[in-house]
Amino acid sequence: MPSLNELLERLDSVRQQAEEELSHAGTPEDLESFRIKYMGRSSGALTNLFKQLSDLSVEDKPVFGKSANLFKQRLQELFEEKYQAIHGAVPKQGKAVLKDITLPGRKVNYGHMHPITKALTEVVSIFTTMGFSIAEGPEIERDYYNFEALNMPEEHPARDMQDTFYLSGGFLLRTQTSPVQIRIMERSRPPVSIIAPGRVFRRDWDLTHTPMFHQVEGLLVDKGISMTHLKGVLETFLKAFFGVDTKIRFRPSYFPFTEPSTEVDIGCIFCNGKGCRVCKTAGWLEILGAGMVHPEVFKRVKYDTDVYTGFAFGIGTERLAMLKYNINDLRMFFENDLRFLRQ
Ligand code: 2NM
Repeated sequence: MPSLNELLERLDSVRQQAEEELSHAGTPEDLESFRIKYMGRSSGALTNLFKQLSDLSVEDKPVFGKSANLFKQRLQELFEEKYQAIHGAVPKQGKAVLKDITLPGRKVNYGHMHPITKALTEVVSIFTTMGFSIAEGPEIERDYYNFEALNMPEEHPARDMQDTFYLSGGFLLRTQTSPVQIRIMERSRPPVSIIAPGRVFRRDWDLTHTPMFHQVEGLLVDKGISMTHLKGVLETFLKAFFGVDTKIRFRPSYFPFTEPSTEVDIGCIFCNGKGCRVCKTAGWLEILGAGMVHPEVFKRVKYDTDVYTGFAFGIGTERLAMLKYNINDLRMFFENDLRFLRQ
């Protein structure tokens, strides 16, 4: 390990050598090779001298450090002098460069919410305001909760391998969030009013389908609950989400887990019902599915169907976000293209 004196001597000889070399530099090329040799950040002579600092004792460090700093300053001054002589201007990175403090500042990039998260958060907030609680459950489900308990027995077409991601051991990726509601009903008695937001999975991938998407499903069970309550709750939600002037219509439909079942449309928010490309000239947009919970479902969770009735509904979050934020390609959500995400 070099002693303090050895290092100071080395410093001095580097200094002499540097001054000598700089005095002979006459071209921009000379100057640049000088800069790299002595002042280069990664392996210039100055950097190498500073690296020796760590080998010195605590008392010697400040002594050598002071000399090295003086040398650094001197080198910088000599270099700038020479630079001006050769180039007729001060070096760009030198201390003499003034900063224009009147320039506008650099834009800070704040992160922001993904449109799906935004839509999901808003849907959840509307329903919690109405008194619904949030329920969550596993994305990897048992066959029983995803199908059997929802009145979709063994031979039901929705169970097809074509549509569902099956795992081994009777497990699968949930195709809807209703299994969450079955689990809640299994362990609590009415009145029940919950929404189940979350990811669901189906074997689909084309222009209008992705293998993973988001849903918010709702459930309300109590004595005397009827279709009228379902209408009121869904109208309240749709007007809160799309605006008070939103037109709403209920069409009869079919789901295995509700009877009767309905699909709900809103008047096309793009053409005001006149018919356009988005609503395919229909003037209406399909928004959600709903219905009165099927007695078979209540039997599975041991709810007395003579006493209790309830309604349930399912909303696709991607579709809501596409309509509200005017996004015309579903794939945009999942490609993580920064040009899309930064909008
Ligand atoms: C929908 C449409 C209609 C639904 C049913 C249930 C449960 F668990 F209570 F039976 N949860 N969600 C339901 C009903 C979902 O999605 C289009």
